[in-house]
Amino acid sequence: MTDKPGLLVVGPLPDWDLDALAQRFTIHRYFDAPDRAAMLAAHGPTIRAISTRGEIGADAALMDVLPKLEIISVYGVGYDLVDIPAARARGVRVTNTPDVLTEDVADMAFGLLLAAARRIPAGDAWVRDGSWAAKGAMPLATRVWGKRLGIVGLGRIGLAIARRAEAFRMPIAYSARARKDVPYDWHPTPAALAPHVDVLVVSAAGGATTRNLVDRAAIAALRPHAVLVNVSRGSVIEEAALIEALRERRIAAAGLDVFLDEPTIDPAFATLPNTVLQPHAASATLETRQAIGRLMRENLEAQMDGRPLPSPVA
Ligand code: 8YV
Repeated sequence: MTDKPGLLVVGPLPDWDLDALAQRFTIHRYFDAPDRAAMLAAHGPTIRAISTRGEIGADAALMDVLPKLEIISVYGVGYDLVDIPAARARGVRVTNTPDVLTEDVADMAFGLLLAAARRIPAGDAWVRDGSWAAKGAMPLATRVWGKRLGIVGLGRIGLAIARRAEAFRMPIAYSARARKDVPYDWHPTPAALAPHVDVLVVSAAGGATTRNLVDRAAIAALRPHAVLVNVSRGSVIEEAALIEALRERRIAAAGLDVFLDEPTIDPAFATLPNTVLQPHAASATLETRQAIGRLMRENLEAQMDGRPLPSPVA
């Protein structure tokens, strides 16, 4: 069939998604194209859809060279790197994949919290390298259950983190611009929340409005025993201030899944023994990535069929 609509695959996708998409679309693999400009020059006029990833997005310049573009379908919940005003101005729909990844991201937040506070990776190394036999017990770690939890960004993922925290019998507080209908303590900003918590978990959406939301003042307001976890976007935290605080032990530890520059993160992180690091993997389970891919494809197919989009954001 030669009349399949063109799809520009901007971010790499698993084969099961590419194979399924190939049934409906002519696929243009932008993510590993040797000459992207040539690909756009040759196929731009036939491309009606983009598939991209949360951490890659799509900018106005790309939209400009795709005159038939109708939809940008994001493989992920975060769409902070899609230029939404540019899409709206061009009548291009934008979709994401909410809900299907919520519980996995909350699991990773708790995994990082436990790993950082209980020093699980350090304990694993202690066993493997013979330190246990040679030196005896490891230095003591920090308790998690019962500690006061602050959540920056009480959306779907923040609420899933709160549900887990309830099982850990943690008093919960959150920061948000406005109070929400939840039985948790509210503070208007992360800086106001920080002095009241032992653990700060960041689960706010990325983008211009949350850039450096957890700023130097918020980090300075954390107590020295505090543990910080970030499963949202690196941009939400003032990263240089976080690195300084970790290095100077003004906070105890951090568990981080996301960074300002991914994947070439600030090398300082790898030198800090009080961090547990992950390669932006909070949604990276087989089950969830299959669900993300399915929803991303359903959005693309709905647009091509003229049906309502399952999960539009613009
Ligand atoms: C990524 C994420 O989408 O959903 C998001 O916003 O950050 C992740 O789940 C995932 O890495 C796929 O790109």
